[in-house]
Amino acid sequence: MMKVAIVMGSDSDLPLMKKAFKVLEDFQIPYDAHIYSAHRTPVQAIEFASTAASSGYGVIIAGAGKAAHLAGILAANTILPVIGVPISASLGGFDALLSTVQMPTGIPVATVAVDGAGNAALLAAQILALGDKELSAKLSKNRIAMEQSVLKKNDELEQ
Ligand code: RP5
Repeated sequence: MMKVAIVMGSDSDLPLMKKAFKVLEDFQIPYDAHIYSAHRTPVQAIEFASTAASSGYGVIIAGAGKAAHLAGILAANTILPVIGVPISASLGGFDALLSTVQMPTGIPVATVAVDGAGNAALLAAQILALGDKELSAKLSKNRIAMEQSVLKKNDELEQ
């Protein structure tokens, strides 16, 4: 199976990005994590993105806060799908949301909700599942479990 790369702009993003680690571990998807900043280590960020496909990655998740240019600079240097996680380091994350989502024509970043690291991992799993029937079955099973959990709560409330 192809790996997922989780890249974050600062070690201060790590507690939030660990939500993605957990989801990928639950689905037994191989991943590794890196700290590269679009501003503090731009050369290394670009080098990482440029070699990501040949290094065996299938999807990149990029989390950053404030002027969150990380997902964009990675997307500009690879044709792998890049999922951006805007992080609420300031202004409730609205700054990072706009910096991540408002990409120019031709260089898309699939942006999840502010602090949505768990959903970013689920989306990465869904992308990899396009070529992996076993993973696809696990995701379908997870959806059914979610449905059952909500219906159980509904039953309890209605009683
Ligand atoms: C961004 O600025 C990082 O992604 C982080 O969310 C935010 C603050 O970084 P630190 O000042 O905590 O390193 O580059």
